Amino acid sequence: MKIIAARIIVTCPGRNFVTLKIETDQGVHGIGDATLNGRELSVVSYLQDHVAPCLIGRDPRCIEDIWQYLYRGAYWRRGPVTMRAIAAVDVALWDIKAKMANMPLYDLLGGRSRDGVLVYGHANGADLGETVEAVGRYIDMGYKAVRAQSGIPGIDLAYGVGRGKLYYEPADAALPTETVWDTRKYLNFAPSLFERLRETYGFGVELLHDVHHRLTPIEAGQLGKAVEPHRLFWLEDVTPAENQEAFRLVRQHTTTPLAVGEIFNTIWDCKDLIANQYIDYIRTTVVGAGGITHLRRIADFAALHQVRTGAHGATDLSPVTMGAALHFDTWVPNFGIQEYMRHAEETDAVFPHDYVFGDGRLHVGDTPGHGVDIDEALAAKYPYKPAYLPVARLEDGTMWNW
Ligand code: KDG
Ligand code: MG
Repeated sequence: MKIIAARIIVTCPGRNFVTLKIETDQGVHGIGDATLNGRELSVVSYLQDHVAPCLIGRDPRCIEDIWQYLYRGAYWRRGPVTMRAIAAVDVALWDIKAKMANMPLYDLLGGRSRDGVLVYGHANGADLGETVEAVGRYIDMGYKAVRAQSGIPGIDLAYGVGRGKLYYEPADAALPTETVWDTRKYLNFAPSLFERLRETYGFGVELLHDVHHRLTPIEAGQLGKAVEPHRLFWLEDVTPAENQEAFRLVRQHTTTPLAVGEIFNTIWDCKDLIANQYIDYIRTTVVGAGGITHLRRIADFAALHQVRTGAHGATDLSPVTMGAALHFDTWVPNFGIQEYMRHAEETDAVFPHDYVFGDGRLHVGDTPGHGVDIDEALAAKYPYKPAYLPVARLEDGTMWNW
């Protein structure tokens, strides 16, 4: 069996996506997601110019060997561009293998460990009252877990606050939008949001919150301690994690569970966080960390330390990643939760898929493979549109972490 073509499809049905389609001499094809929000075309070039030519003629069944060939063989290891390109190849090859085996991917990985995948939705509002109402709407839709992000008094354009949609789409402009951040205003406000949410909805719903890398470790410790009475499912990305040791300080000060990892590329980004049990949930996902092949190594290592999965699932992860992630989540023994930001209708039309939402969970279908395809004719109607993530500065103009 041989790979005869590897094509890259760029489309913007509501937002940009980069998709790799691998075709074989046996008529079976597989698809993988390679979208890197705001830097899409660098992955297109990496795949088109440097990976696709090396795939032609290879046996698509040799997933492990191809993974090692692309990782070790490139000499330049790791990084978001390289690892997203490897992820796209890897997910497409797992799709092909599962189709050849006539099995849904979760079956090939080891079989079903659960009936459905617990997901959390994104509730947000311009102020505390709107956010509380938005959480109520998610509960009414059947969600058992909801992430709450709110506009903050005195801060324009707070992270995570959308414009009246079911989801927040941050890559919003042809050049990065400048936002202004103030830690004091945020810390003065954030605990009151969760106090009000618990007063309104009680403790029967899981509440999550994303700090989006804005705090220092000691500030993160203060926030974690302040929200302890409200028993959050997790606080996410409380501080940047390039220095994994930074989380030791956070951990020493709070029992609020911690999640991190949506921007990690490999196990090396989280090895110490996991081994020292500084975190409770690891958020790497198939597209971010080299596909199924590498993510399962991270998950297995995490399981040894009682760290559970909580994969990133924002709208910039295409339905292809969502499909693959849900198969992974259906199998992985140390599953925690899956983020689920609904895609726009145009996106769902370009990527037909068989996963469905019901009773707070996503359920994969039994279609062989990962259950997601691409309608190329429809995709061609949505040309690429440059779109950047915002940046953040402090009030005095200092660049900060967005
Ligand atoms: O591309 C960046 C988004 O995926 C990110 O800002 C969303 O933090 C995010 C989340 O938790 O979904
Ligand atoms: Mg996040």
